[in-house]
Amino acid sequence: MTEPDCLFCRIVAGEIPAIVVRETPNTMAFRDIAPKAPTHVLVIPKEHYADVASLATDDPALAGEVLATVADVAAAEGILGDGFRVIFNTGALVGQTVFHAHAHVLGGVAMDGELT
Ligand code: D5M
Repeated sequence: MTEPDCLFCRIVAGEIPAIVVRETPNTMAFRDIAPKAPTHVLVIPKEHYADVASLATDDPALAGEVLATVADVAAAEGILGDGFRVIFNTGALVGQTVFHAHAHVLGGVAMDGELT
């Protein structure tokens, strides 16, 4: 299922350019357009789900594939050993702006344990 007006569905369709770093049959990883860390990659399911909660509820196997791609991206980016952060903003209240489920994979710099 795709949403014609969804930015990330349009990236999956090749209608909007992105720097794709990894692709599997059901997932895609591309660099964030406004990176917040030396490594800042977004990992998405190709199928449209508004957020990670609906993804995990409706297709837990696909949610697992997204996490497997997160780990593969971290390894490929060389941040698996030093550590990295994974964020799924879920809902406008906490800053979700693109309503297609996505994991932010952030690394390459020291971060403290504060979550905000
Ligand atoms: O994160 C949405 C993220 O999507 C935000 O960090 C910017 C990024 N973004 C927006 N447009 C693009 C394009 N065209 N390519 C790559 N990255 C993009 P959220 O968690 O919803 O706030």
